[in-house]
Amino acid sequence: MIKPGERDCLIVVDVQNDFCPGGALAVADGNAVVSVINRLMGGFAHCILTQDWHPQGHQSFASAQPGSEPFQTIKAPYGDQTLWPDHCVQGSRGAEFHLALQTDRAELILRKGFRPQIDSYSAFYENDRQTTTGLAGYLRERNFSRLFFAGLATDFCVRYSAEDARREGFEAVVIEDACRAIDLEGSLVAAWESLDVCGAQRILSDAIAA
Ligand code: VGL
Ligand code: ZN
Repeated sequence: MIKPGERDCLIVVDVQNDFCPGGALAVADGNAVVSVINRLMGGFAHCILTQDWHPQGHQSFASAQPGSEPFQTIKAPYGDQTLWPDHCVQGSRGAEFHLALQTDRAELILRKGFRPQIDSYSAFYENDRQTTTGLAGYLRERNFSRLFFAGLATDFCVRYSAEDARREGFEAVVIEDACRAIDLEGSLVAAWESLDVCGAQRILSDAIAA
């Protein structure tokens, strides 16, 4: 049983309407994470939320790339970039947190993906893998050492956030049943393999004391 302490922080990734059923980039069963996460929050002294937050016409939107379709991969100046349906547009209903998600105890809400020409899956580094969001510095100043990840989607924003947490020297723990995946062309299997290689742990939510 894990009893989260003062140096542990729960990072809730992108639990927003557009990633839930009925949303623009719906993750199957995405809303199922909400009750698990609300319960988890009770066990953590510290919690932060991330929010995917794109300007209209964002470079990662297929609608912004003439002749392309959602879920296609293009070459961005910084490398391969998957194109998505328009989602999580700043100020839209789709960008809001799921209505049932408890947000009151979040100590920070980190927005990402707001630069028009760079996507950001990770809460630490944008997709060019160089532009930082400032989160590592914040977490270090708060003296956190172990980060627990939950939210959407397992194989994109949760994966890259947990991997970058390792890269920044934090312990990283992914709470599997508090996440759901997009699973695009084997991306979920690839995500768990890669998380394992970088030393992220994988647990179920019942391993955390309430
Ligand atoms: C995400 C694709 C595009 C995510 C965000 O939260 O996993 N995926 N933007
Ligand atoms: Zn996005």
